[in-house]
Amino acid sequence: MSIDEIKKELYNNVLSGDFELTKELAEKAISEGIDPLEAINSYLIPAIELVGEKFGKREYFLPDLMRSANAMKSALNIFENEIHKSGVERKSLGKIVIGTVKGDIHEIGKSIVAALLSAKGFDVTDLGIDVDSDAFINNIIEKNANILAMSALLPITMPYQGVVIEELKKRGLREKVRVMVGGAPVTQEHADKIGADGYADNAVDAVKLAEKLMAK
Ligand code: B12
Repeated sequence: MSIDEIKKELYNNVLSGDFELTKELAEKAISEGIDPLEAINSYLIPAIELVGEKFGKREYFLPDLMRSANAMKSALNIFENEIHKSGVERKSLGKIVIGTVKGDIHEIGKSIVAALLSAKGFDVTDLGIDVDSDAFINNIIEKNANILAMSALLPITMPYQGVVIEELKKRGLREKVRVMVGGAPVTQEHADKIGADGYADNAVDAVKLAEKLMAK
């Protein structure tokens, strides 16, 4: 299979939700030397976005969405490991606690952001999905984190990013930690409204933002 075919099939199999084949293709992509970040940005993300559109138009249903998400995750794990390898043994750029907020189980975008931050040299604690304010705050204290990064993919869970910021204020911790927010429905306007220190629209910009926040 040529490199172009591998790329095309990665896209097609996320779309059709074939877990095994997508995983095999990701392994092939690595052995053929395809850049993992390019594979994520140019093939996996466009495919899962099309899945989302089809779901929105009722051409796909929840089981299709789940199949495609699982297929994407199987490839993502392989690419993320590869990205981690490229970021070995460097001085830590700062400590980041990241998670998807309470009520929200979307993890793909948050995991890509976490992988890139860690590859760049940040010390990242990924709390996973459905994370409540106490869990965020306890980890910030425990790890002495410089940055809190919160992801939300649903308009109904976005306000919870603001809830966590309010809780940080109540506990006298707001000045100790910079807060960045993201996720498909999140905007700069929302970030300003809830008093976050920054917003980024994608994982590459999230890394730039984290570097900027550390320099402040
Ligand atoms: C995959 C998916 C799922 C999977 C998630 C699996 C998983 N393990 O993550 C499953 C099937 C579980 C799922 C469930 C649901 N989903 Co869903 N899902 C999606 C889908 C198709 C893709 C999301 C995704 O992974 N995108 C790819 C990643 C790479 O993009 P991203 O998350 O935006 O992340 C990027 C940036 O936003 C940014 N970023 C992300 N996080 C952060 C954090 C920081 C700090 C920064 C700086 C940047 C940043 O960087 C990332 C990389 O570039 C979207 C459609 C879409 N276009 O978003 C719908 C979508 C979000 N889901 C939707 C819905 C409705 C649901 C359900 C309510 C369905 C249901 N009826 O049960 C449930 C909600 C469950 C819950 N409580 O959370 C709707 C939401 C619409 C709305 N207005 O509410 C969408 C938009 C689909 C649609 N068109 O209707 N979903």
